[in-house]
Amino acid sequence: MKVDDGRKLVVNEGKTGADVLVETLVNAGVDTIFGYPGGAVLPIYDALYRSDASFEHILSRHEQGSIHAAEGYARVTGKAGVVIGTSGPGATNLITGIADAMMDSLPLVVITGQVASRVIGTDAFQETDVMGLTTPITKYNYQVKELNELPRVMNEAFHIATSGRPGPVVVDVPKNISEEIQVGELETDFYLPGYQPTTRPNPLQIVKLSEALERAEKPMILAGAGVVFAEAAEELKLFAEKYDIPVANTLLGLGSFPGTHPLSLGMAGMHGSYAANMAVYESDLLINIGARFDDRLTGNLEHFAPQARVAHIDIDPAEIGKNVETEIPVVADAKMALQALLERSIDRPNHDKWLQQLIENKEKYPYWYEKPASLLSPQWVIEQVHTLSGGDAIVTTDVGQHQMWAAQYYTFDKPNRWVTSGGLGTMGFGFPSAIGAQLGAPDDLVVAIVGDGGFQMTSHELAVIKQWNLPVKIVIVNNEALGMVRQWQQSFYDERYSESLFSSNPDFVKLAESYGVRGYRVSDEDSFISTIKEAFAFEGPALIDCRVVQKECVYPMIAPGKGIHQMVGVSK
Ligand SMILES: Cc1ncc(C[n+]2csc(CCOP(=O)(O)OP(=O)(O)O)c2C)c(N)n1
Ligand SMILES: [Mg+2]
Repeated sequence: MKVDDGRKLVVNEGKTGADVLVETLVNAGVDTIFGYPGGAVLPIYDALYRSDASFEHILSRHEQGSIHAAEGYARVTGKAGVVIGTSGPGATNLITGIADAMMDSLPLVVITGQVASRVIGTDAFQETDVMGLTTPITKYNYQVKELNELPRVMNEAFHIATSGRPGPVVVDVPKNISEEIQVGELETDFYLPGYQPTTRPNPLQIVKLSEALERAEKPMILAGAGVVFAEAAEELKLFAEKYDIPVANTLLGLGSFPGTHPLSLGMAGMHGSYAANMAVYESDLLINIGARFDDRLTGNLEHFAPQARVAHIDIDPAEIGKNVETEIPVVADAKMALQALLERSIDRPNHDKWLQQLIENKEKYPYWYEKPASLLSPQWVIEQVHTLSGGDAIVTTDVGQHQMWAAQYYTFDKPNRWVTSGGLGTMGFGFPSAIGAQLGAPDDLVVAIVGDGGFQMTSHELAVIKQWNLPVKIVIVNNEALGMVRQWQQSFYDERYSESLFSSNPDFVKLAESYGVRGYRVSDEDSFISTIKEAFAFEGPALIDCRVVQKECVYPMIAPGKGIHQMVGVSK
């Protein structure tokens, strides 16, 4: 079977629809598939078994593991993550990951098996309405109606997932179509007249932005994940340096601008730095590049950037003006917009005073913590992971306090090295996403920084790192609590710790060992350092259970309902 002239798929006699599907994956350049078999995808798994394609199939131990791994893979490679799941419970187990990818704009092609076409709608065994379930949480979804359209649909799926603002695309394939024997030519070409993402900026808008910069005394940039997706980190750096504009990052935008750069203000938002948030509050020109003004970033909108003219560069026009009134919209790919801005010569007024003020804030109000009398400090743990990995690891996280500390204390200097669930805030994401990240970047050190709560949601994927001998290092920030919930109960619910303290955590070391994975437990600084060094030097997977103090809180913080300038816990 081969594609001739890129338009028709020539299928030899005896090939099934499933063979055709596998061939479309080969043609799309797929090297890794994440999945889990079942009745409705048996023909597809049979085709994978018979195929001589060179890609690997990674069998997770729960479909949620497959899809988060695909997300981690997509995040570090920029390529589409490919997932296969069966109908019914297979598909519903994928739902959280699909929603997660939608919120964080990750390109996925998710292939779900479906019951045979003739029984769709009869509550057949393992039937679920995948189209109905996934319509609000996908960039696009398809149910294949006939074999002839399968290659075209798959081509479109890859195109839609990876172009414009990336996102997940579901392709629901009824079993009869995978089983059907096809002879002859199939349509592969596609035409999507209603889908033409704008990538080139409107020159007039670039002029407006330049003019705004010429008048601004307190300009700043807010850089989001869109900069990473557009591979525009270099252009962002050139632009910020050319005009001395300070840069704050969103949670997902960390790494799009070097965290150690003198113009970096660090992260803005609920647990961002005082310097970044005050810059937003006082700025007179806020240039948002590829961020979506999420509510955890803005705090109370009434107090968000009250003095600023807002410019917003985004490839998705639906984001512009959604949460924050925008004076200068630029619908474009971030790289192209920055290139257009770099081509202009802008005569900006002197804003040294502004820069001086921000640098002072940065120096005066850094992130801070106090060491506990016993056990480890969670912030110190992250700082050490940063130091001992040379600041160059790919870091994945789960969701909770450890995630925020990782964002604060692991300073990212490069893009595509930070993998976290931002929009959906999905516990259980951290460890499986590290599996996908490691497969996408086999030569890099991948560290999964996870909470003791979140890790227990997907710890079964230990079987996968053992099976493939993936050298992922799992650092459990173990506070024997659902720490972020505990923190909110401490601060806003009079210390009523309802269901947030664990009294029966497993022995994580034994758990790792039961899968054949090395496990360590550390509770003091010296053994932490020597253990991490040993684990990082070891060529296989390892888990380190770090016993940290329980009653620690993430600071500084913008409390719910408060404005970006009303941070608490800014200093000791
Ligand atoms: C699937 C899911 N369920 C519930 C939550 C709500 N939640 C947010 S943080 C958190 C606590 C996480 O605990 P842990 O993984 O131990 O991390 P820690 O905050 O202690 O660092 C919970 C329950 C969530 N984000 N995701
Ligand atoms: Mg915890």
